[in-house]
Amino acid sequence: MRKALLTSMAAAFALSTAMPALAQVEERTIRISNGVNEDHPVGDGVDAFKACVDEATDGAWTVNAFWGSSLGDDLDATQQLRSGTLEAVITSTSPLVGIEPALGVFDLPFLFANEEEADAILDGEFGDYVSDMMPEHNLVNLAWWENGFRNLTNSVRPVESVEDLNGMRVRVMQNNIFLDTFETLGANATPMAFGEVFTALETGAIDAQENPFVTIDTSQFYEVQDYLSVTRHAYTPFMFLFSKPVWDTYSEEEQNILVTCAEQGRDEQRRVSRELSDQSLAKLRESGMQVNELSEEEQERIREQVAEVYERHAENIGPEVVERMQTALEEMRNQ
Ligand code: TK8
Repeated sequence: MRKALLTSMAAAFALSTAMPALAQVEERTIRISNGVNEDHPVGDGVDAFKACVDEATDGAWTVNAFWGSSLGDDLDATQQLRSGTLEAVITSTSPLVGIEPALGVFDLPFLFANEEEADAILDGEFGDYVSDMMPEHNLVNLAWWENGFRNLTNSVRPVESVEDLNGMRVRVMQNNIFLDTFETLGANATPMAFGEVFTALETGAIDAQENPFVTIDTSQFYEVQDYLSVTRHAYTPFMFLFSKPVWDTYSEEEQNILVTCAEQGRDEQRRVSRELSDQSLAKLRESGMQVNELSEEEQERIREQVAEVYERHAENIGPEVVERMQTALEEMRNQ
């Protein structure tokens, strides 16, 4: 019996290797949920992903992207992936800390100094270490894309010192570390899904929000915000998450196509994100936003004040996760 099984497996294997390369590729439809709008650099990344998939599958796969939280916000969409009712989402890590607390490590304020550090950590061992935690939650991280360094906008006053934040109603992502960071700085922080932010700013339910320049631009926050303060207080990665229940129905060859193409998309997405960042900033100025940088001294005061956030959240993130991140950063910085 056993022998018969092995023989037939061997025969099947021989057959499959003898067949053309695309034998293991079926017709597939992949829906990708996004909170941002199509003109965000994620749109360029998705185009590159599509082109790659199209070539690799000889047109057998259909990729449909949905924008502006039309399939649900980051967290909703991610839950749909976990139950296998949606294939993919490109989401910030921050709203997912309730699913995997280790993701909170990226929310620690002033963690990365620049994009090169973020790329090296995310595409290196540390990024793999975190990605490997996702299958347990019924998720597969295909690649790390870029949301980017976050800056504060508001409709009250230029934020030039910590004191300017006092009592300001700031929308934060659904994430305890961001909540704590802004409360520690004296703001009145309100967690909210991204899709609700524009209206909340427009109606004056909140005064402020924080996001990278390209998002402030492509989500038209400049229409309802007057001041932009270049705080770069955190770097948020995007994950290109795939549904594990769906992933399990894909052949190995198909799984490889997903990862390879998500990485090609990542390269294009990051390139455009960086290219567009300055253009977005210029556009925000042109649209009438008043932009200010923070003095070295104020930056230092803010850093000092939020240092305690690290202490308070290390336990929940996982001490070994925080330590691994810090070691990886130190090693990189000492090189
Ligand atoms: C878009 C979000 C957004 C994030 C936020 O889906 O919620 O502020 O920065 O860009 O992931």
